[in-house]
Amino acid sequence: MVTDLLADIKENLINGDQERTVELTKIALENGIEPMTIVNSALAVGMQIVGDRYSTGEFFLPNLVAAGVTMQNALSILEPELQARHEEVQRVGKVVIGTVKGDIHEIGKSLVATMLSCNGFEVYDVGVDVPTEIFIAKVAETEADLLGLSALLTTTMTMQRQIIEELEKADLRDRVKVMVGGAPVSGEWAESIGADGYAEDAMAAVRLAKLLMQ
Ligand code: B12
Repeated sequence: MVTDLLADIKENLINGDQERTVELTKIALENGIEPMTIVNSALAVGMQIVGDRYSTGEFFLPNLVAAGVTMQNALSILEPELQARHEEVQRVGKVVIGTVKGDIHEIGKSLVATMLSCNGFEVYDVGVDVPTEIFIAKVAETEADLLGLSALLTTTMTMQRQIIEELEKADLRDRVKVMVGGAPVSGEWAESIGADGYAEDAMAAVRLAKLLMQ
């Protein structure tokens, strides 16, 4: 039953059927399935398949758009549930997070922001397609402990390096830990640009953020 429901959610997301995906997401919650299980075992898996089919030419841009909107709608149902599970948390640190300039991929960055917030971090989400100077200004203004940089394109991941260089020029690099993520990003890339860490998904991002706060 649980496996069937998760498989159904995944299939409907792949097909970009917003209404059915949202409906099934609600049913899954009513049946006691944990919101993070719905994300990890249905929605994220479906998105991966959509991306793969796009790479092979089986899917086109409208399929990416439909799947993206569908996932965001499903996440808007899950977010209050995620928050409700972490009501009484103490603030453990401040994080500025956003997607770098030239890149409008929002879903993964927002999921990481939500999970950090659920785990006690004070989160300043600066959005997508964010110019370097906005990241720098927000880190300075909020006196953030952590900066999270998301990049989903091989052409935009170099912005992560540029932002780290600009933090150095602004004398902020010693005051803030930088974590990077996004589909083309890896641990080796993080190390090569002088970031403090890389995480492959939202749960790993929370673990990394807690580690960097120590
Ligand atoms: C949905 C989607 C879109 C949607 C985005 C909708 C939205 N509102 O976000 C739309 C249709 C807009 C889109 C547009 C484009 N896309 Co697109 N897209 C995707 C797709 C299918 C899924 C991305 C996604 O949301 N995944 C689900 C989330 C949950 O996962 P995630 O983003 O990876 O995030 C997780 C981790 O990476 C990590 N993470 C993410 N950020 C951060 C940050 C930190 C700090 C940390 C620690 C961790 C972390 O945690 C997240 C949560 O678990 C991917 C395929 C893929 N496999 O990634 C292609 C993909 C990223 N897109 C691609 C391309 C080519 C494009 C376009 C150029 C297409 C075009 N011709 O116009 C444009 C670019 C527009 C732009 N300038 O940004 C390519 C990139 C290829 C490359 N190597 O550069 C991909 C890989 C598809 C493919 N296989 O070819 N896209």
